[in-house]
Amino acid sequence: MAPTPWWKNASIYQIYPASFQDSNGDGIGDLPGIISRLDYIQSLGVDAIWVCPMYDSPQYDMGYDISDYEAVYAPYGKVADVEALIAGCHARGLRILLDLVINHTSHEHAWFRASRSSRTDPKRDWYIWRPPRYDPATRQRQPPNNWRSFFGGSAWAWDEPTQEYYLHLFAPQQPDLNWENPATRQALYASAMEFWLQRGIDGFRVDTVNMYSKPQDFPDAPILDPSNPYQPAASLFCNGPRMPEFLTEINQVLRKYRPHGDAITVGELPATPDRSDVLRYVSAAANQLSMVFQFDIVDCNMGADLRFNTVPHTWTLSDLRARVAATQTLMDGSTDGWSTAFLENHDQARCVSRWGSPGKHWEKSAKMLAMLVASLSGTLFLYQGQEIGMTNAPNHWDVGEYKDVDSVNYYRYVQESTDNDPVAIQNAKQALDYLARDHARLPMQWSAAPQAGFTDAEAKPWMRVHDNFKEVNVKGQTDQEDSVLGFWKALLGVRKQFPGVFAAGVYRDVDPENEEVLVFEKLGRGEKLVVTLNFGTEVREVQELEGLLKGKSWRVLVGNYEGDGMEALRPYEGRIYLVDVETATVA
Ligand code: TEU
Ligand code: CA
Repeated sequence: MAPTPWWKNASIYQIYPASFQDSNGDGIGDLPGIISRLDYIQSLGVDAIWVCPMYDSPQYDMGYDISDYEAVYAPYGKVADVEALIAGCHARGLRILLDLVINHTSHEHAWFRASRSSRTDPKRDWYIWRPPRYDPATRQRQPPNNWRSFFGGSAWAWDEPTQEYYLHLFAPQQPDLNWENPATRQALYASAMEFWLQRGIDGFRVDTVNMYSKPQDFPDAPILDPSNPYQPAASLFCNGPRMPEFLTEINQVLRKYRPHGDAITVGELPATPDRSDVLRYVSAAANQLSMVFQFDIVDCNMGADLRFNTVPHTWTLSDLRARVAATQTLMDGSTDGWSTAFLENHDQARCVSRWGSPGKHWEKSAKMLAMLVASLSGTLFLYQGQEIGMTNAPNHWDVGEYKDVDSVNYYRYVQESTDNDPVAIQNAKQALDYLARDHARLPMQWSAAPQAGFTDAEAKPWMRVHDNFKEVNVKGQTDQEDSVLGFWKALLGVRKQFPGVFAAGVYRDVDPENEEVLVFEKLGRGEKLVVTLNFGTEVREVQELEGLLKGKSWRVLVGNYEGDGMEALRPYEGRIYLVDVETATVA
């Protein structure tokens, strides 16, 4: 049997540079700040870090709008700082992934400046330009199709000097590259990938990995939202026909530097709910991506075509568990695929505020959710601050504290489209309080010192520090043994100790109808896990427990309460049992 590749049993810590650690008092996190925290990261017991975009950028979308792949955003540092970060990781036995954002560039990238300079520029075809349509009745100029941008409005922007539209699936400052042009692809690989592979990175988290191959007739999307002239179109521009070809090319670039395949790709896979579609990306035989981020779990309780079009806190446990099970089937032993386990990232609200209880039961629910994600198969991703149970920004904060382009555009859209209807505006604020991307972007809470130790006491951080930093911070939790932080370290430890059941076991949902307690098994060879998680404040008996624990012996590996391991689950109590079973349970 081939040895398990390093990344399958790995836990990977995600860093958002702007909000992690400021080293020079300008209120913006930076690379020297990250380097100064590498010992802390190592102490967690993770195997690698993923650093969100640190490239040069005008920051319309926090660095996902790159103006130069080979330069670093000046407030974060220089290329030499990234080199020092790579060396610092490797010296500690940590690997490092960078973010690969190649569906689009910034409108300030030299390629786009050239492309928009004239219709005959050699780089015109590096982006997606189309002539207008005209409304037959009014003769008004209109975008080439009805696609809606992820951040609202048309996905096409009019360029007055050259009298054409260009496509931007995200902000107008993020023009989409034309992947149909081979010269564009070669330039991208050289600049965005090879420049950094030469510096020794261990792989990429690949942004919007399924959007490069667009249908070249750019058809209108079906009208799902008649109140809006622009329609969600992800089903049309995701997972296009040439994706396999493009990903094969990307792999060839990786292999050039890492012939043994130990440099990895983690693709972000939005709008792809079908298992068979996911499998085409992550099947080992297909050789496309090492693994993907599926959206099933984090999309829970979001509006179907608009994230904020939702009623907060109306999810059910049966819905959540179905989403968990859906991602886990990728690793049910019947496929050669691999995936990831995560509850948070820089685009998501905090998990305690979504599925736990940030108030009285904060600590228990943070630990219970940690048990959930740490028990799932796939490569585990942990987002900065999740390990100390950071929560969403307080509801009483003014809407002006929301800085993200997605949040700002949505709020303005509601104001304008409802003529400032107070009820609609209140609902919009509640939706932001619940699901905005900003919640993940609040400064990391290092200590009870002013500004949570993120920046100097007198400095003004780019985002406001959470009110709860004196109760929730790294320093306090390091000193306290039974903290959320200590709990996470223990979990990462047992996950390493029993990789066969934790990272690669076969998931089985025991009671899919149960709306209070999530009970599942993870079957490995000769051993299994039984996981029981109480998602509510009532004391709950787990009827099936005795049957599930049948075997040679069992013990509670991890739990967030004291006890002998058989009692009913108390509020937000969770337990992970390790059961030694007679025979191999995997067929
Ligand atoms: O996200 C792509 C994506 O499809 C979404 O999760 C997106 O954040 C959401 O739909 C907005 O409501 C990636 C990055 O993770 C994100 O931060 C970037 O904004 C986006 O790509 C554009 O590069
Ligand atoms: Ca700084």
